[in-house]
Amino acid sequence: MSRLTTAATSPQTNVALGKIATQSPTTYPDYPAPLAIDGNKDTEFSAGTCTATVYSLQPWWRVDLLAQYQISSVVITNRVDCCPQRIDGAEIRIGNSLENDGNNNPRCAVIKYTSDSSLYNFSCNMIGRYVNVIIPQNGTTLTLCEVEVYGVLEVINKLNLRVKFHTSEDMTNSTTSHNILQKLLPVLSNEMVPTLKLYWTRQPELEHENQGGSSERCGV
Ligand SMILES: [Ca+2]
Repeated sequence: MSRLTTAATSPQTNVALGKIATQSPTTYPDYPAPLAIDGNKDTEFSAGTCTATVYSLQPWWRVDLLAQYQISSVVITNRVDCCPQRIDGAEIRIGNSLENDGNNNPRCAVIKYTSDSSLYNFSCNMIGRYVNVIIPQNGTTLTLCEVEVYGVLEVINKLNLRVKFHTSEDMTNSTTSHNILQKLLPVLSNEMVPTLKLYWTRQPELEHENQGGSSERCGV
């Protein structure tokens, strides 16, 4: 038997950048959800970097981080050129469920509007793949100029696996054993663990089995 190790690391950074954002279906096509994760925190709506739903029932916005993160904080940049008070009462929700479009996930914070700043910074210390912003009141508009999510990938830093398989290839050859790991990657990776690294911690060894008097070669 040989062991291989999985490992994944992630720096403390705005993990929302480059991810997938969506929002209430009742929205303006010119102000789609990705504008809140485009890295531009301009608070002037005319700059074209803020989202907007139409006046609707409980409008919401969501980012899919594509993996589970330990989320330390969420920073909201509000629009200031008009009606910034609309943000009042908006809830930040974090979790792994898409029930009710993710809006039923545990709540991190409720935004209380202030005229002092366009930035709202909340410590969350929660684990989840989805971050939602929803205004639970009926009949309002949700506009977000930027949503920053800070956290680290929730991973098992190292996992030792023992693998055994039948093969006619020479597993003592380093190129061959490397190629075997590359074949295992798509099997072990999934959308929850998208950044997976595999490497041997011991060189593969051969094992012989006797079945009905015949000898079978196994690469392990
Ligand atoms: Ca933006």
